[in-house]
Amino acid sequence: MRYLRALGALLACAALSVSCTDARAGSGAGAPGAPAELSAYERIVPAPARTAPGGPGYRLTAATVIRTTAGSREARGVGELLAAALRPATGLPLRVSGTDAAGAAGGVRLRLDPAAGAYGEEGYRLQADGEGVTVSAYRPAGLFRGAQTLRQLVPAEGAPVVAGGSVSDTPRFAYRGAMVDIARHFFTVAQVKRYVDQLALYKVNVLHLHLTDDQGWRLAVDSWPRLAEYGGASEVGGGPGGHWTKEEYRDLVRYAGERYMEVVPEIDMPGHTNAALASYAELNCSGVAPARYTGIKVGFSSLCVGKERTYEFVADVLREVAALTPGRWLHIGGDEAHSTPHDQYASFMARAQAAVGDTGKKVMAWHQLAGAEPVPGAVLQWWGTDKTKAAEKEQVAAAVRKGAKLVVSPADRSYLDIKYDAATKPGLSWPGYVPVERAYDWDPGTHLPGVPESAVLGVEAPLWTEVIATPAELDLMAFPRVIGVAELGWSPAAALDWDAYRLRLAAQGPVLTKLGIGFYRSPDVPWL
Ligand code: NGO
Repeated sequence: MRYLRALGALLACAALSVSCTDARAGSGAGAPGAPAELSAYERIVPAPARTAPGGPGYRLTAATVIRTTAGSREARGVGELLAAALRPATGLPLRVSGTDAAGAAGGVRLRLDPAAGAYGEEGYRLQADGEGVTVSAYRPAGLFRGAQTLRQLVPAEGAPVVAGGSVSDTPRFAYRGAMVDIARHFFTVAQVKRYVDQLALYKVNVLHLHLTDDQGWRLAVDSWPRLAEYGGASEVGGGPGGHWTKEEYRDLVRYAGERYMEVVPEIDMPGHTNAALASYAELNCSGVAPARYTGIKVGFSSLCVGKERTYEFVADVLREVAALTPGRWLHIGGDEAHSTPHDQYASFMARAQAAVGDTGKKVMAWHQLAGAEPVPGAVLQWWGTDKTKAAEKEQVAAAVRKGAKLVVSPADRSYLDIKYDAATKPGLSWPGYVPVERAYDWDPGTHLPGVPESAVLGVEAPLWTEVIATPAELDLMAFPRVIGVAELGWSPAAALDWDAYRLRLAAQGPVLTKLGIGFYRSPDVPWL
């Protein structure tokens, strides 16, 4: 399989007029066999659609100015972030000036080009020679993605020379997400911002926040204040928990937005709701509030489907969350509603989806929604495994035939909370182990039978936190696997090849170390 793919990659590269070094690496005679032999362009992760190395490089100096398209606040913002990212590594001042004009050359230029429509929302072109480096894009998001490529072309060690050559790049999938569960264990906005920064380097563009679950409610809701005040003051293991104020949430959304990352907030229902049920007795069919929960079982809680008050709650919460969120989707969970009889589940999900519609947002939910009636335009998030029953897969394929779109996050591939192997300290292992190779060596476009690539919006790597409690554990479980998932989302299918990828990933070792990320040094990767 792997060899077939490598052959496919070679043929695809031969068909391009430019070199396609990433797909070739490690797959034939004369190909680099060690990460140190990779050229700067071969090291870029995710692998760009096309690279053409060659010619003299550009050395950043104390006089280098980053010039951004005159009159564009967005381009300037990208320039400021690029400078901030490069200053510590290079020790250079890297002044930013919003004075770039078409035709000018030299230094670093971040250029919005109204004629570059072919690059779409996120694509870009980068060109480096002895005079300077120019990144051009049709949209600011593309400029930001191109700036990440430029960051990767500046060596982690030694002289700050951007090797000569060019990159021309667009993503394979529009949705390249990472999720953090701040409900099982509470994480602060500052901690999640750090993750956002790490993810941005690898062109991740969606931050999915799992904000509520049995063990905690993490976002302030004005109309139901006890959710956060009482329901937020607990977490797995009996710690104090916590919640974000609306201002903190807005601040994170803004921060992610400056990195062209869309926030998808998730309010999980009708199951996974013990924190809400504990906060308000009226949400329970019995009228009695249960105790707060600090264990790690799933599937025992349910909102009271027969009570009108439940739908007032749902509408109030979704309205307030939507008002704080500029992104397109509200994720309403819908997973593991084992304590909600099926007919009740279906009627609840119908009303919850309608409530999302009332806010003007689109529905996103875990793939169990396929067993009810997804509204037109709904996005389902697949979290099954290779062992999931064929009937469940077929249910999802059927929903896709009716128009649903899919984000794929197979638990036995892309779940970052799953142990790498038996020796991994934190982590769960219910879908088996997920070594670095397994997290990378699959194709989101063909993963689910009966679901064509055209129905796949993209890919996501969720990080659940029942047993992940600290930023150090988060680093260890997410890195390096999340980088592989980011590449699956961005790079052309022809470039995906584990033998080549493990060398490129190995070359990221010093980069991760420089960024202070305590990643897992998988023995499958020949780390530099
Ligand atoms: C499942 C479950 C979560 C767990 C996670 C642990 C989904 C969608 N629901 O994934 O509640 O935290 O597994 O791996």
